[in-house]
Amino acid sequence: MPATLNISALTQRTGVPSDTIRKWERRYGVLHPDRTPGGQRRYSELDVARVEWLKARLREGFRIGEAAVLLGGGHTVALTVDELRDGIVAAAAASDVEALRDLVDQSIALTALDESFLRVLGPALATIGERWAAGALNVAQEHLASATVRTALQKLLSDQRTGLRGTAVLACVPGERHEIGLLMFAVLLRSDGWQVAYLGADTPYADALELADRLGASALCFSAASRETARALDGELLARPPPASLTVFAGGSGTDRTDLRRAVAELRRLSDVAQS
Ligand code: B12
Repeated sequence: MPATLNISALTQRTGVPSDTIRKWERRYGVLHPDRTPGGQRRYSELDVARVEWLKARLREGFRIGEAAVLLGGGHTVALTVDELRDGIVAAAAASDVEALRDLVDQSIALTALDESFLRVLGPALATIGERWAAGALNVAQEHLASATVRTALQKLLSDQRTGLRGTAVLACVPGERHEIGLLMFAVLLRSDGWQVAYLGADTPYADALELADRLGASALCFSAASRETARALDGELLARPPPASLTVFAGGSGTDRTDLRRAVAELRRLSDVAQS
């Protein structure tokens, strides 16, 4: 992007006084203007978008230092949920590690968790999967995007500790490696007051059942991304039925249960009944 705006033009476009712009630049490194041969600053449209983005965060109550960290140093600025989603897909296509991380973090920090999962991260991954299947993205780009999302979700999961509603054990059915939907479910359950034991990919049913028993869990939830892996669980459940004290179900695109919010509400009702 050509840098043609001087500092007063940037002030005029954004309404932010030039002293403030210089301070943000110096202290937080949020703008990197070009210099004319005479040493005068020249800003680009990207700088305008970055200042607008920072202003929006300050209106939401962020401090400038926090907002600057969240903005990161990428070459794109996403102002809406749609721009965040498209930005993540574009960053994967450009193999832009830093932009991917910044946009995923921004999506989680700036929107409600379920909104971020259902309107940004999930749809972005689905589009990335379609582009991979069509040969437009390679495996490394798809892995980069899914690993970035997975890392951000795992961080969220390790942040909160509660257990008011009881313990839920979460695992992928045997053979299943798609775990991001389950991680989202884990984060939402945690923020709804559950203690979550997250086991992740490809877990034998009998082992998950044994752990649930040991932890005194009241729910054991599996994820299955395909009909085949979901069917394997049905067989196991028939062969080894869970105790009546344990609610067991499977969700994910290989099953009829894909709605995360509804499943959280379902478990909440169960715990309310158990505690009443
Ligand atoms: C990332 C990814 C991977 C990663 C997974 C990394 C990880 N650690 O999770 C890796 C690289 C391992 C992978 C492997 C494979 N993948 Co893949 N993968 C994807 C991709 C791009 C994104 C999946 C994802 O995370 N989506 C986002 C989440 C949020 O969506 P979701 O899983 O549908 O979950 C939602 C709901 O179902 C629900 N949910 C999920 N689990 C649960 C559980 C409960 C209890 C509840 C209530 C709800 C719930 O919550 C979510 C919110 O909406 C998809 C593309 C796509 N369309 O999804 C392909 C995709 C799923 N993969 C596909 C394929 C073919 C494969 C492989 C067979 C490829 C191969 N040849 O090796 C292997 C299979 C591995 C295995 N044994 O499981 C196909 C599946 C085709 C089909 N219909 O079966 C897809 C659709 C790509 C495509 N367009 O072809 N993959």
